[in-house]
Amino acid sequence: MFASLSSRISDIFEKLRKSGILKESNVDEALREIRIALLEADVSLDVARKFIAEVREKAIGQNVIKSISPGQMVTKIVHDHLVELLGKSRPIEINKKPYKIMLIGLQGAGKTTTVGKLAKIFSKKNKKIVTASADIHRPAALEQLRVLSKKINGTTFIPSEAETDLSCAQICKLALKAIENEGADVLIMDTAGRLHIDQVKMSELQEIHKIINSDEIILVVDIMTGQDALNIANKFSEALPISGIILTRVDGDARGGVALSMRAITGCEIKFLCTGEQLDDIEFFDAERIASKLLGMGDIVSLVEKAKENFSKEEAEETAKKLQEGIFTFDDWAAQMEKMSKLGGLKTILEMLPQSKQLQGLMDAHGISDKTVVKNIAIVKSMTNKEKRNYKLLNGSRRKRIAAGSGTTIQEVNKLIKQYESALDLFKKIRKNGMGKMMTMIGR
Ligand SMILES: Nc1nc2c(ncn2[C@@H]2O[C@H](COP(=O)(O)OP(=O)(O)O)[C@@H](O)[C@H]2O)c(=O)[nH]1
Ligand SMILES: [Mg+2]
Repeated sequence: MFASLSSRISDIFEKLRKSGILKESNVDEALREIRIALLEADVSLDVARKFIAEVREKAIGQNVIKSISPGQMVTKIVHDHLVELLGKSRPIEINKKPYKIMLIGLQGAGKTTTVGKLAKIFSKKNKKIVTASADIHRPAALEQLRVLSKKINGTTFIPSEAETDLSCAQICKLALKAIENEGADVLIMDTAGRLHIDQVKMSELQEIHKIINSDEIILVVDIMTGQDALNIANKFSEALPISGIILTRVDGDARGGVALSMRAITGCEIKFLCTGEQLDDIEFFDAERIASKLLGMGDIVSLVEKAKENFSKEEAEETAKKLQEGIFTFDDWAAQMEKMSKLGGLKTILEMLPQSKQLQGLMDAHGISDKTVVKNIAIVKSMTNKEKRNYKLLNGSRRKRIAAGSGTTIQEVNKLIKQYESALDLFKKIRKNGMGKMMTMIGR
């Protein structure tokens, strides 16, 4: 997400942080570059201009020139401003029963898919859900949500297959009745869109809103529509009291600026970002996290979440224990390396870490890559169990056998053993510094 904008901005800041003493001209140059980067990412002109002016005022006012690490200070100012620009959002809270949500947006924006995604989120919280489709003009759209709803626990879809040729008003009334019958906690109402904003039947949407008396009206916007998205949002919000926005197709190669301008221009909270076609491809819109990512400060939260999915708590605790007791074998090491590849390989992990660029350089310099990881795993697999537990057994002839068995060279085997030795050494040193604790934390 926001890959190119993020890499541009982090480049600018890396340069800024490197320049030891910061002059006003450095700040100005960096801000000018940020402004261009924002505009190229489709951030609207007014928003970009205002953003830069505010940051500049604050940065200069703070007397950054005399500060100890001025680059970091400017980073912090920009970070805080980005968070403000993106806007803090509250999650959709089911704070009354029944809680009625209505989704609106253009045709193809991703409304129906998003109804399914939201239903799944609530279903995981053991809520009873009614989904309903008022997209009466397209029978296929109705069928689409019926199929989706069947996949989600505790979800009833309205209208039933027997009920055909209904008006929007009739569907709304059936939905309200279903909530009562099922004792449902949430209603999620899907509506009809049109290809162009001027064709949207606002009166139909207003009628639905009135009948179901919705607690929340969520506008679904495809981020790929670029600057047009802002116009679309404005038109919808003139007709209906929108309570939040969900941006879809954030997984595509759109330039992402829409996400940055949306809050400032519409004043509406962005609730979620959708990142794919599957039901789980949705994430809460977290301004802090996005700002950190844009500034190249890494996306530690995502990394920890990803790690959580791949490492069980027990495994992490066991590893931590082994590290503490200094009995971390080659086998354990190979298992760890395999987990890393499961996380999406070194590159994915690096992208999420702070200073990922420098780390990448470091790894390149030491010849560490996904390829070497695969080779290393092969080497370990060619060892006997005894050898894995006691690497000191690995004399010349054993190393030769292992190289042949794993399709590598003696040099590569030697290198791995050396790395293992220095890793053991490192583990000994950091054992007291809470590494074990960190591993346990990731597993939680
Ligand atoms: N890549 C991607 N595709 C999406 C996303 N959300 C929806 N889609 C796809 O976009 C198309 C239109 O979605 P749909 O929910 O039917 O839109 P609607 O007309 O607003 O109800 C479908 O093919 C979806 O699978 C998303 O976040 N990312
Ligand atoms: Mg639809």
